Amino acid sequence: MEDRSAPGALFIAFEGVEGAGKSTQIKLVANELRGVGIEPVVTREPGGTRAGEAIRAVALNREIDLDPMAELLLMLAARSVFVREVVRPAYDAGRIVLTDRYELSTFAYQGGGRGLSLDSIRELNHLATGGLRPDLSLILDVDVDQGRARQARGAADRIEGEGLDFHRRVAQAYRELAYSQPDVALVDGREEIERVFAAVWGVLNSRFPETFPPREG
Ligand code: Z5A
Repeated sequence: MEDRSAPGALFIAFEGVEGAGKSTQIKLVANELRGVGIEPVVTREPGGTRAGEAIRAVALNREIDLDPMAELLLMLAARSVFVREVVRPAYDAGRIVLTDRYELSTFAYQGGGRGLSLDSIRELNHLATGGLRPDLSLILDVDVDQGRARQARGAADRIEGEGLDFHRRVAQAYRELAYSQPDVALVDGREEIERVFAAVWGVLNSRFPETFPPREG
C-alpha cells in the first residue's frame, strides 16, 4: 500500500519511554494547531479503537502472563485495527494525525526490551500496517529514572513493572532508531515542559513549515 495521501495529510508519532512527556506534548501541539484553525486527530497506541482498547487491557494486565511473541502479536493486532479504522481514513481525508506511540514503540519494547529480532518485527509490522509509516516519529529522550519519577504513583502495569535494565534497553533502542532513519527526530525531553514544546515545535516547523508555522513571541 502506498503511503502518500490527500494534500495536507500528516501522520506524526510521539515516542519515548514512560513519562517522557508524549501525552503532554501532543496536547500542546494539538492546542497550537487549533490556534491556526486545524483540528488534528489525537489518538494513542495500543488503543484508539474499541478492539485496540480491549487488546491494551490484556497486553498491559499484570495478572496475565505473555511470552514476548504473544505480546508482539497483540500489539500488532491492535495496530492493524488502528490503521484501518483511525489512521488510514483520517490520512486519506487530509487530516493531521498525532499518535501517542506507533511502530517505534514495537522496535524499542519488543525488539530492544524483549530481544525479538528487528527483521521479524519489521516484516510483521509491515503486514499489520499495510506499509503505512509516519511522516515523522518524534522521540522524546529522557533518562529512564527521570521518566519514572514523573509518573503518578499508581500500580505499574505489566510492562511498566519490568526492571530497570529492561527500560534502559528500551531507551537505548530508541536512541539507536533515531540515528538510523531520516524520518525520526530525537528531542531532549529532560527540560521543563515549555522548553521541550519549543524544541518539538521547532522540529515540526523545520520539517513541515506550511502546517506548523513559526510561533509568535
Ligand atoms: N507498548 C509496547 O510495548 N509496544 C508497542 O508496540 C506499543 C506500546 C504501541 C503503553 O503505555 C505501554 O505499551 C508502554 C509501551 C507499551 N509501556 N510502558 N512502559 P502508554 O503509552 O499508555 O503509557 P506510558 O508511555 O508508559 O506513560 P505515559 O504516562 O503515557 O507517558 P507520557 O505520555 O510520555 O508522559 P506524560 O503523561 O505526558 O507525562 C507524565 C507526567 O510527567 C505528567 O504528570 C506530566 O505533567 C509530567 N511531565 C511531562 N513532561 C514533563 C517535563 N518536561 N518536565 C516535568 N514533568 C513533565
